[in-house]
Amino acid sequence: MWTDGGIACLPLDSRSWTMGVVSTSAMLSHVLFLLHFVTLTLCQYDNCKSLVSSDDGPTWEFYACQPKPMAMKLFMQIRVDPPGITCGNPPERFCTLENPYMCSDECDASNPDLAHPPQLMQDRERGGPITYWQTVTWSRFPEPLLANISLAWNKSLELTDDIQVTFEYGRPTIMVLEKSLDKGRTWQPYQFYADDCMDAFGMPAKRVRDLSAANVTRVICTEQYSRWVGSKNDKVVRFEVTQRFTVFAGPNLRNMDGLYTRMESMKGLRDFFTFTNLRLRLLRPALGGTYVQRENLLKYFYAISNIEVPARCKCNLHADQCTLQEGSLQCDCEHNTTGPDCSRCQRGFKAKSWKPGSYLPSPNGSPNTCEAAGTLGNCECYGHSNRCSYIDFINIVTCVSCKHNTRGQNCQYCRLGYFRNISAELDDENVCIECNCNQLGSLHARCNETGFCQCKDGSTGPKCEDCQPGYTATRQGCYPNVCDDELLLCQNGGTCIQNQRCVCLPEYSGVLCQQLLCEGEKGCNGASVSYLSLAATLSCLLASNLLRVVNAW
Ligand SMILES: *[C@@H]1O[C@H](CO)[C@@H](O)[C@H](O)[C@H]1NC(C)=O
Ligand SMILES: *[C@@H]1O[C@H](CO)[C@@H](O)[C@H](O)[C@H]1NC(C)=O
Ligand SMILES: *[C@@H]1O[C@H](CO)[C@@H](O)[C@H](O)[C@H]1NC(C)=O
Ligand SMILES: *[C@@H]1O[C@H](CO)[C@@H](O)[C@H](O)[C@H]1NC(C)=O
Ligand SMILES: *[C@@H]1O[C@H](CO)[C@@H](O)[C@H](O)[C@H]1NC(C)=O
Ligand SMILES: *[C@@H]1O[C@H](CO)[C@@H](O)[C@H](O)[C@H]1NC(C)=O
Ligand SMILES: [Ca+2]
Repeated sequence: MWTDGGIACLPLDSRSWTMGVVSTSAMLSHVLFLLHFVTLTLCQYDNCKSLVSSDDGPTWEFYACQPKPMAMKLFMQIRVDPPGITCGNPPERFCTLENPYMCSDECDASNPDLAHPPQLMQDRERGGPITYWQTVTWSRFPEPLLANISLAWNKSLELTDDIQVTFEYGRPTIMVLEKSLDKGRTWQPYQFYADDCMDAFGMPAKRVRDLSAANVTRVICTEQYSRWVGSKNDKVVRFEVTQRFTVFAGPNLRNMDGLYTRMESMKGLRDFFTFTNLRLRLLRPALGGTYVQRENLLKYFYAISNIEVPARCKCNLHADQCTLQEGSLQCDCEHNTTGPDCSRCQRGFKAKSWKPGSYLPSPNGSPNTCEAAGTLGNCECYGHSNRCSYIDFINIVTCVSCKHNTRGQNCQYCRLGYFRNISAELDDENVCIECNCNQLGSLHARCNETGFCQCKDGSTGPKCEDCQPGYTATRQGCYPNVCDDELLLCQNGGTCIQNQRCVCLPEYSGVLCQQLLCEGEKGCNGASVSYLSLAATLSCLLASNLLRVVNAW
């Protein structure tokens, strides 16, 4: 769709940028605007490297780079829910809001001329008849007519222009656009659309043009695309990307450097335009500007002819091409990076830890290439350090400030208190796992290669978090039981408290209350408290078989 060199970056097929049916003049101005936009913005960062001459002959120079925008509708997987929402099975008659009494149109899934399957939202019409997906009619009113359209790419993408959804017979009065950044595991709202935002979502109505630099990534509800204007007058619902760009790039996106600078410095700005999946939740169809008319429900349904998603592959500024491989888009990574999004360094190029390329400094940015192990004085740090240092007196080069809990000359070992995850590569950020040894139960913070800690007497478990049988957990660790319910019973009516001491009846003493208070003897006489101090207990101790227990104290 795009060419390189000369008048670079002009779209050959400008139709991919225009959607729905627009008048010739509107289309022309749209195309002119886009050409302007395209020449200004899209030639930047479109090459990862070029051959330049130097004193030593031609050498490569490397730049931050990104793939060109594409019509991502051509690569998306569409799914519509609930099952049976697509019209035509069984065949059904319908009419339109503008022709409500001519209910002679028919949707029939078994007849190719009368079928309206989901793929008609992404086909190239090439000036032929408009083709569209259509739902069943709202014959179940007042049950809501709900439909979800999920769009999946299995690839991180970055929006470069407005998402445009074209509704053939009127735009929904309530809908939500949602996105996922993690291939559909979690979702977040992207924009709310309603003819009455307060009523539908409890949100004040906003317009993107009211947003400023401080709140451009705010999720808003807009009424701009949901009010009835006649189904022919305006068919498109937009998610405004260009207008958000102009907040930083100025009118007509004349100052793209302003935008790119913000992309680097403003937290969350790049992520705001990034997604792997989109979902349209259609919550109420077009009503023709009035209330639902129960006597004619055949004119209420959804019909979408096109979903335009202009975006580029997210390649972290490490690729200028993105191609279909085994059914999914993937970046053709340069700068010795790899992965679908070029988000890792290639094997053997991990002297420094991976970084995305940067738009700055203008105009070529910084490639932040991955360095071959060996280029920094033969020092491989497995991506855990960006710095090496030469230690003069022992004549070695060593990595400095190893991250990710690693240590060693090449950051090849785990720090004290961590152990190696054997299923992870040495360059994995999570290669070192915390030992997590129980402070009370273990001798030290170290653990063996499988994460087992070394336990003090009486403790057990992988992290020494439990007490062995015959021991009881106290605030100081595991202590041998003084008394229990089986072998070390408190005697003469004494009660065992937490296995650590017997509380004796007034006339008894001893560790197990085994001893009648020794009458007349000094030290025992006045002991009428429920238990005795350790010293008193010891002075009265006779039973030699209890010495074992006492020693343990
Ligand atoms: C649409 O998706 C949302 C979120 O998963 C779900 O709660 C809702 O039931 C779906 N609606 C339909 C009609 O399938
Ligand atoms: C964004 O900020 C501007 C002023 O900085 C304010 O007028 C506008 O209402 C805010 N928009 C939203 C959606 O909060
Ligand atoms: C990547 O590695 C190759 C050697 O395999 C080298 O020729 C090339 O210059 C490197 N590219 C970058 C951007 O460092
Ligand atoms: C998604 O892409 C990854 C590689 O990027 C691939 O391994 C995987 O099979 C793809 N999944 C689907 C469902 O296409
Ligand atoms: C060990 O590494 C593998 C591979 O990276 C990872 O899937 C696993 O979760 C890691 N295990 C732990 C306990 O972190
Ligand atoms: C680590 O310690 C546990 C428990 O003592 C033992 O079973 C295991 O074999 C040890 N693993 C290694 C690799 O030494
Ligand atoms: Ca179509």
